[in-house]
This record gives sequence, C-alpha cells and structure tokens, in this order.
Amino acid sequence: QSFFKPTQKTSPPTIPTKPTKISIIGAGNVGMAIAQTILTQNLADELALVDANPDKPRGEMLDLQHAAAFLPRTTILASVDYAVTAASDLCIVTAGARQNPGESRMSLLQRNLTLYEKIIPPLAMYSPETVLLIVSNPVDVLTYVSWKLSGFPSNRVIGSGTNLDSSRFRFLIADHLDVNAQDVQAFIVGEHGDSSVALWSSISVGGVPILSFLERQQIAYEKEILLKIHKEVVESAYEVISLKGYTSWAIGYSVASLARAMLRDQRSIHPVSVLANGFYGIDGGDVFLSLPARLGRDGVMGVANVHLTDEEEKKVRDSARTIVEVQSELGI
Ligand code: 6V0
Repeated sequence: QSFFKPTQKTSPPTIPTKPTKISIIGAGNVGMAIAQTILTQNLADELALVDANPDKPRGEMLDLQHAAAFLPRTTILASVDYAVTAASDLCIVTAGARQNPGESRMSLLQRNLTLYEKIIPPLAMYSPETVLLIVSNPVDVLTYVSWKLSGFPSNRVIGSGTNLDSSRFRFLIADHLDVNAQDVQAFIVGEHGDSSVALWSSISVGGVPILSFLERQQIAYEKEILLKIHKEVVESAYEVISLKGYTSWAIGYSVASLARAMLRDQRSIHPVSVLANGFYGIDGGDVFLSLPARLGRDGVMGVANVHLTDEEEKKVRDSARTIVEVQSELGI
C-alpha cells in the first residue's frame, strides 16, 4: 500500500528528462565549499562526491543530507569508486595537495600530477560528454594535463583560473570606492598565481571606464592605489592560508558561478583557464591560461576580444612562457 493515493490521470505521464548531475572529486575544504554553494543555489539534481579517503565523502554526504529539510531537493551520492560519477554533466576536480603557508602553487605540481593520472581517465570514461572544471593547483598546468589525459575537445576542459583572482580584485576596488562589487567590472587574466595580469584599461565602475576617468581628473595618486590593489590580490591567497590554513568560501562561490554559467547556458563572460594558443600572440606551444571566456552548456564558446595594451599583452605572453616551460618538463 502506497503512502499516496493515485489521482485520476488527466494527462499522459511526462517523459523523464535526464537529471543535471555534478560530480566533485576531492571532498576537502574546497570541494565541500563548492558542494555547499551548488546545493544552496539549486544547480544540480544529483551531486556525487568522490575522495580517496572513503570516510570523508560519506561523512560529508550524511551531513549534507541531514540539511535536506532546508535545501532544494538534490540526490547526494558518495564513493571512492568513479562509477558514482557516471553520466555527469560537469566534473569539478579539487583533489590533491594544497599549499603550506608560504608555499607557491607551482611547487604542488609533481604531487598533484600523479593524482591526476589516476583521476582524469576514469572520469572521462564514465562521463564522455562531461565538461571538466579543474580547480586543484597549479590550476593552469593541471588543466592542460587534464586536456591531454581526457582526450576531450578543448572547449570541454576549463580551469577555474583567475575567476577567483578577479572577484578578489573587484572586491578590493569596490571596497576602496565604497560601491557594490557587482557594479565593478575588472578582469585579471593570465596565470592563476604570481604572474597574473590585471587589465587596467578595461576596468569600469557602473559603466564608467575608471582609468580614463582618473586621467581626465588628473588623480595620479589613485593609480598607485590600483597597483597596490593588484599586489594585494596576488598576496591574498597567501594571507588567507597563513591565517586559516586554507581558502574555501570565495573559491566555492567562484566555481559555483562557473557551474551556473555552463549548466544554465548563461553565455556569460568569465576569466577562466582555456586553451590560449593564438590569442594575444601566444604561440610557443599548447598552454592553458585565463582569458575572458564566454561560457555556455558545452563549456567555452569563445574568448572575448578585450583590448589589451602592449604592456598587458607582453605580460600575458610572459605568463604563457612560464607555464609552457613548466609543462615541457612533464613528459606528457
Ligand atoms: P584538502 O582540504 O586537503 O582536500 C583535498 C582532498 O583531496 C582531500 O579530501 C583528499 O583526501 C582528496 N584526495 C587526495 N588524493 C585524492 C585522489 N587521488 N582522489 C580523490 N581524492 C583525493 O585541500 P583543499 O580542498 O584545501 O584544496 C584542494 C586543491 O584546491 C589544492 O590543490 C588547492 O591548492 C586548490 N585550490 C585552488 C584554488 C583555485 O583558485 N584554483 C583555490 C583554492 C584552493
């Protein structure tokens, strides 16, 4: 006997549509901040958590399931077995070592490369149509590694890149000008890390290009403040790590915004790590770094043709060269 009495059928049964499924690999601080944001924003019908440690994702799954009464309905799964990720629309990879206080992102490479060789092939096998969204550091090199290991077309392999750096940048500019960060348009591109490039010429606040405004008003000292703000962006992850041991909330929101852009086919522009050959004179080998990309259901739909000054272009090429040099030693 069922709990519900069937109602009189008045229309034919609906054809079930495929549920939207997101998998998160690595149920650590970053993976769980992303999971929590995805759940509260109702971005998935199914959420699968995978971690090398079996207790961690199961504990996280139970803890989140116990919040079901306060959340949109989402089926949460957890396992060490990649079969749980089958038929994902989006796989977000956060597994791996994180920086110790003061440690650079690049120094994580060897440790995380070995893990990726075990993670990416089964993900690609169980979800051949998925978009891969890479978060572990060094994110640009690991996005390249994931592209190679998956054999996917480059539009379906994306690194979270400087989406987070750009939101830190927008916050600091907004804080300085006392406006809402959502009214600040500002991109940081290039490597997610120490050689990232701030695109000063394209910063606008409420639609007003900020640099030309400052020049017209001859407010020279403000430019120094802007340079200081970029320095603060580069140092901010190191500061958060030295204070709380890891970063989580901002990357959680940042990655959820990318998941929304793709799964809801938003065609919005985000600075994320994409295959960058051919843009801004980058030609020294395959390289992923962040450029303002238009995101939709199939991942990257194109790169916005943002004007860069000669100096900005040169810095982006230098950033590319740094990454290619690291990659050339990987033997992939
Ligand atoms: P964490 O809290 O130590 O979590 C890492 C998780 O990965 C742990 O639960 C591990 O058990 C798990 N893990 C390890 N090996 C495997 C494996 N082979 N398969 C599956 N799971 C595995 O680290 P945290 O979550 O703080 O950071 C994760 C990664 O994100 C690090 O590489 C960070 O550097 C990186 N970040 C990237 C950011 C970005 O903007 N791209 C921002 C913040 C952190």
